[in-house]
Amino acid sequence: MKSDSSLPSKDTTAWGRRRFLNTAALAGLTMGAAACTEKESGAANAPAAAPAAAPDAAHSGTNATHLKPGELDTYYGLWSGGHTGDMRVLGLPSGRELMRIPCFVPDALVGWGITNESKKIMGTKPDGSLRYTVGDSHHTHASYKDGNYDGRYAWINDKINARIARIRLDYFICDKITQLPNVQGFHGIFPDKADPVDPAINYTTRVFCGAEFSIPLPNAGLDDGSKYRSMFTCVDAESMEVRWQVLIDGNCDLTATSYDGKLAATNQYNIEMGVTYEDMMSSERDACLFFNIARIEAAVKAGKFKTVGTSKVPVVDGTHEANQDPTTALTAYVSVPKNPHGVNASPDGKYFICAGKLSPTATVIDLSKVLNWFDGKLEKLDAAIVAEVEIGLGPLHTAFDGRGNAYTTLFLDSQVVKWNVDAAIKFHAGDKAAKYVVDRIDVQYQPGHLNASQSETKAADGKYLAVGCKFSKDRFLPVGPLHAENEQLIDISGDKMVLLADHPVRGEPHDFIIFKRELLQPKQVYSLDDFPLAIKDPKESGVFRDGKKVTVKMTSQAPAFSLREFKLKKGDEVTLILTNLDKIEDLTHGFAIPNYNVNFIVNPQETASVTFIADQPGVFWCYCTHFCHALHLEMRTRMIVEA
Ligand code: K7E
Ligand code: CUA
Ligand code: CA
Repeated sequence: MKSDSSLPSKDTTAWGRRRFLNTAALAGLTMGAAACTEKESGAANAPAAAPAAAPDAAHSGTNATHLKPGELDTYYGLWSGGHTGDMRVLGLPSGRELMRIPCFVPDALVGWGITNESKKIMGTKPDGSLRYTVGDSHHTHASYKDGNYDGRYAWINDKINARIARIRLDYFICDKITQLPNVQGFHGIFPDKADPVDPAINYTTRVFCGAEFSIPLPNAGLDDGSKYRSMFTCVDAESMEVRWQVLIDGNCDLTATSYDGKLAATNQYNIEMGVTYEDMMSSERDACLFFNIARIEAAVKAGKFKTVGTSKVPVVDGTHEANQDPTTALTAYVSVPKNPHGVNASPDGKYFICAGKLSPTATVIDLSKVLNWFDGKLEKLDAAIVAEVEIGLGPLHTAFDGRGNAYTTLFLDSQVVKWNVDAAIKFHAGDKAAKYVVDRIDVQYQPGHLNASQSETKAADGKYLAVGCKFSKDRFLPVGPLHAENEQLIDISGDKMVLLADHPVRGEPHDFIIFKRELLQPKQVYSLDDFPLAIKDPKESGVFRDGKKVTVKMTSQAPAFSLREFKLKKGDEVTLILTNLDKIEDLTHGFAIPNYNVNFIVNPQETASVTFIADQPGVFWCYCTHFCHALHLEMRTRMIVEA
């Protein structure tokens, strides 16, 4: 247990700053529907709300964050890196950052974007240079089996270039990247949890991707925004090929999938299909758009699709007009209040919850009723809404504790609100005595995503809640104009939420998942057979010439490279292949060539290669950059380029 000193101080300047942010954010948004003044905010605005938690609220949780030296964390956390384009691996509850997995942008530690192997995954132009060197990852989710993570894969999006990357969770590396055709602003991402038709497939085989921006299809630089369209995309979890797309009205934001595999959904904040934010805010209600996966795949199979531009991907019609008859509809547009943001699946499998963003509400949609509508058994689709309750200002994302409670970030109120889903449904049905708001806690400051341990699985355990605060302000030592983000950890094991810790993180994570460490079985040494170019014996080392094309084969075993020197001629096109024959865990070597822009690592039993033109004559001491041995500094080889 932490002492009271870990709680937010009563310092009035901190409270004053929080108020200022509230007011400024409200003014900036010129909020229509949620035109609440600050006085109306928070508890006063939500009926049956509990008063805001005082900073010195009694502790009722039991979880601690402090680990003794050498003690291991009990949870893994996978964090999106934002516009650093990587995935972060954290240990929890300590909050220690363990790894950054490069995906969309080059990485200097491992040589991602330098080696031929990583460039092939990232994608290159005809001249061999990287297609993209920027990325923007927001959402990461992992593969499921039986409603829980199975430790195979995680996926992460790149919003800038509409790319989806897959992470192998045995080696913690990115092994495939796919660019989605004919979409921009690929934002929400979620794997399915089962097959909609075959009950034997109780694991992830598809990943759904929502495109936030609408564009001309095909993209011919058309000015008339009313003709722009957005699509919802399905990617095959194994092959990473795009399986199909759905043409929709409106746009996509976040994405959720049902536990039975039958439904996926995306929140829509731009049903207006506006091109300015004023246009995008003009309607009082937007939508949560549901996809009937089995019907979409049947339509694709029956050939009821078209293609767009040069893409061969089947595109089915999910627009309003084409889906008026529920019994054949591929899509269903459930209305939700103005400009929603997150949509999250409750761990009991029953509900999707839409966070209101510009509306101070959460909307609870009953999935069985959506399925009834598709079966022609529910007359009005919006009757699937079983609760729409006020929870506070600026709701963005929702997490769950497995005990029937939801936790929603309130960006404008700078709080997390804990509310009970069943009580909210009762309140919505007319029981005004139902107290659905259970607790509120101030966070520092303006939270975006949050997630609880195991939250988006059937095994939600209600222990820890992490909150990604978008502003850290005064919480850490100042380091110039750019502030760290503040990832806060909250104990949710008791009735009241208890703030446990602040963690500075480099900008700028969005979404993340937290799960038990037993669900992963990472490997710490590669297998030589995983690499077609592996040099299995130091005796195979040497310089192999084919005209101007030269292959240099080398191995590393601490503290030496198998070649003590190698000779090249100026103008040679050189491919250097390095296999690390050391088998010991943690024995990684590096390989750097001065003035040649080459530096990469090889982990135990790993093979990597680089290709470059030997355009500078001279002697170049190639050296090991990764500390490996008492003779690490002596671990070198001479590259001699003859003029
Ligand atoms: Cu809310 Cu891109 Cu998930 Cu960020 S999105 S916070
Ligand atoms: Cu090998 Cu340092
Ligand atoms: Ca809107």
